[in-house]
Amino acid sequence: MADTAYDPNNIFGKILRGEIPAHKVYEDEHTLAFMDVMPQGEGHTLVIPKAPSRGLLDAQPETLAALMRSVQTVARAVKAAFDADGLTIFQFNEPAGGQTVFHLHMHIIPRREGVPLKR
Ligand code: DGP
Repeated sequence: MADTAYDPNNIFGKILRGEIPAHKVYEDEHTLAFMDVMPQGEGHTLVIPKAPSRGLLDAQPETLAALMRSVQTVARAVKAAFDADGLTIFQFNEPAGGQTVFHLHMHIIPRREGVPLKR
């Protein structure tokens, strides 16, 4: 379907190419992590693959493996850095699923007991 093709001009593609700035917190050969500009909580971090995947459904298995390894690495660091009690980790697919940026990304939000997300 044409509307589910990967478009390299999405905002995270531009961050990967260095065309727009981001507060980067982790990078390796296959992934990049940076702070979310519209945080739903203190420490809200995004982890993306460098491979051009629109969402979970079109991603290659090796892309998902590298992404989840980095999610675990970043989640451990974020939990420690923000002295969190827990973490909320999630991912959206397509507009109907809540996706607004069409480059695969995982949200990581440190959580404190009794503190709700912002939206
Ligand atoms: P979603 O596609 O709904 O999973 O969320 C996209 C997230 O990306 C949302 O939490 C806000 C964030 N975001 C949007 N534009 C930018 C940007 O230019 N820079 C950064 N760092 N985050 C962005």
